[in-house]
Amino acid sequence: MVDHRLRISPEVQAALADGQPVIALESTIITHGMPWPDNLSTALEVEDVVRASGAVPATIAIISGVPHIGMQREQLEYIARKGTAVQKVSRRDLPVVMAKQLDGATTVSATSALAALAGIPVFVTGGIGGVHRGGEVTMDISADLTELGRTPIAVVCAGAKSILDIPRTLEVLETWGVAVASYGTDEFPAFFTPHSGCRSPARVDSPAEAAAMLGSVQRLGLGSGMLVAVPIPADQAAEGEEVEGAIRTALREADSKGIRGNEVTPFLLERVRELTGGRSLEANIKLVKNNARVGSAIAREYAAQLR
Ligand code: PSU
Ligand code: MN
Repeated sequence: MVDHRLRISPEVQAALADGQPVIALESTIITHGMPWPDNLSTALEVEDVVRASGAVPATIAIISGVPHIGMQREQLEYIARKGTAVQKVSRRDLPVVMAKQLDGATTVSATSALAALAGIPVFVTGGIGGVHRGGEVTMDISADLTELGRTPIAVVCAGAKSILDIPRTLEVLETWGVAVASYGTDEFPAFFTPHSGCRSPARVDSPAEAAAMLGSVQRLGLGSGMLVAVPIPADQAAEGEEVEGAIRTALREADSKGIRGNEVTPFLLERVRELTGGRSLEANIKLVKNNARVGSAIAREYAAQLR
């Protein structure tokens, strides 16, 4: 039984018991997605945005083998400082870090699994993992995709970065039965840009519409989840386009250096940040906050539906 080992913070516990909206947040974005000290300030600011939007933040990470749902400031600072020295934890790694009593930063897959166990139906992040380019040969397909296929949760993100093969990512999401809706657009967004060239499988135009979809996901009891893809705000998208060149360079470097496995995504994120002189980081921070606002509105609507 994993359940009794979850440490749910008093604030999150009270909100869940009272039917208040709660937003799950991941921790790999803190340790492997952004450098110190921007990672800590962003984590705290995103929690503030969630609170200002009328929901309770529940950042999820593993401290000394114990999954924490809702973290204290000191705990956030601890993992943010440790950065990539904290183990990146996808579903596969959960039993390992728990049994060995290690610290772990949860990816979208592990965060979704833990959030669902805690009874949190909405999760906000920046971007999800997907099928890597060349994935048809390497079979490097993020556990985020299969997790969404078997966990009844709504993940709110800005789509998938073009470090990935976006058409194949959408194919795998379909295979796993994941409902994918883009927010206010017919095109699936590609993180730094609203444009992936891929038509979105579905579209929602309001938090209420997304919440209705989440209601169907939960009531049907299929056990699978959904993805709400929110395009990057227009005033950020221009600098988003210049990131594409950096992505191409980073992909070539990853290939020639033979970077493999769960090191691929952190390597690409870090190189793109360096190559854009930090501009990708700035866009990244703004887009996560925007997702936090949209996700909180969806969680509020969903909580209201249940009342
Ligand atoms: N994409 C981003 N930022 C991130 C990640 C992905 O734009 O921080 C992180 C998330 O934690 C995601 C993980 O779940 O990387 C996916 O890693 P992999 O490709 O190894 O499955
Ligand atoms: Mn991978």
